[in-house]
Amino acid sequence: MQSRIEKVRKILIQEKADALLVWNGEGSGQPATAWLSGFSGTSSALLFAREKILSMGEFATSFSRPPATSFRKGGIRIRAFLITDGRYTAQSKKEANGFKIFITSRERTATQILESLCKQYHLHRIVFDGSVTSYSAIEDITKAISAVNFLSRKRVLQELRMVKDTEEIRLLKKAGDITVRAFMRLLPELYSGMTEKEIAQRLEMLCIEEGSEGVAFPTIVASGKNGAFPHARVTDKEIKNGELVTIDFGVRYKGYVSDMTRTVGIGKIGSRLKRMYEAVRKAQELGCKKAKAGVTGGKIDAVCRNYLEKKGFGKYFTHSTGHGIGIEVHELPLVSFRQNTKMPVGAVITCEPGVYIPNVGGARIEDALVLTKRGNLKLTEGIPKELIVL
Ligand SMILES: [Mn+2]
Repeated sequence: MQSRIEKVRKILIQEKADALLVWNGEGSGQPATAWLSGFSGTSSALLFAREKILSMGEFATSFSRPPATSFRKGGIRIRAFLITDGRYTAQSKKEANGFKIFITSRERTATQILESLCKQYHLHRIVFDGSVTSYSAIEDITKAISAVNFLSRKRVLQELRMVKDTEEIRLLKKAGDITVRAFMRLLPELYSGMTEKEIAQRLEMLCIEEGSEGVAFPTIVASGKNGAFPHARVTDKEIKNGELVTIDFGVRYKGYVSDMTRTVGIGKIGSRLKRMYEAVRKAQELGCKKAKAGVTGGKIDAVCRNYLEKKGFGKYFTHSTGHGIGIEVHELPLVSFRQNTKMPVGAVITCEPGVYIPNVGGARIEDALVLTKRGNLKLTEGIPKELIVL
């Protein structure tokens, strides 16, 4: 937790801000809240306030007691506060170590508590993540606390999480291993006549047997013409001989997720579909080879896109090549067209080019990779890439 607070400290210095506010409500802000504090409740506010450390002399004459909730380094002390409601009194104490906890009541709303903290700690400039906190939440807060300047720093909370530490990578690898094991067990069970829904259900069951704590996102099983929709919903359609089946799924493991896609063939596959699959396979291989720290997301995207264009499938590759993953399925960095920031060591990205031909079908292959100085480490390893035909 200390290293995470350290990242917050850097943001405050960089933004010349007095505090960082993480608003968690209505399904938004929870992942960042859990990552920064350990608190898993669905409604809260975190405030990380910057405070100059007093010298011992100043301290002796000040009336405040030494704070229990502080993280100090480099002359700047960060005080961490968590505001939540009565449902979470015991849970917040247990989970959010090092945070001073406030419980809201009818007499004292979260906004009022926030206001008094702003006054007490002389907070005038507070940063929040505009891509996470809703406009209406900020509107309410700014109306009530007019003396404070609230500034949106888009994606700041995801930036904090972009570089994964060793423990995070260990958990992501575990999630990846579960994914691979479940998929390998599924393969021999697939047969022509099974429906997409049946496949998804069975796969999710196998994931749970292998250690998954739940799906990371709704499982995609898209067969035949349905494969032309990159984010197809599972249907009651039966898989048939001669079809490609795209399976995109992920598990949750101790707060971290996996995301993997494979495309397999049923029965005898025609030459056009085979060519399409082979182009995707090669594009994905080239993308994975290119992926390492110091390379931009745009570069990896270009490698995959250029190859598919060369093979005549360019216009059928209709999404970006990949995205970061971690505690959420879509995190930074983005692996897409025009992303020209160099990716750091420890970023975890997916590489997932695909081809989708309307009324024909589609293919996608996806692996998650941890970027290193020299290359990358695959989180989903051990499944042959040549077209598996069942
Ligand atoms: Mn993905």
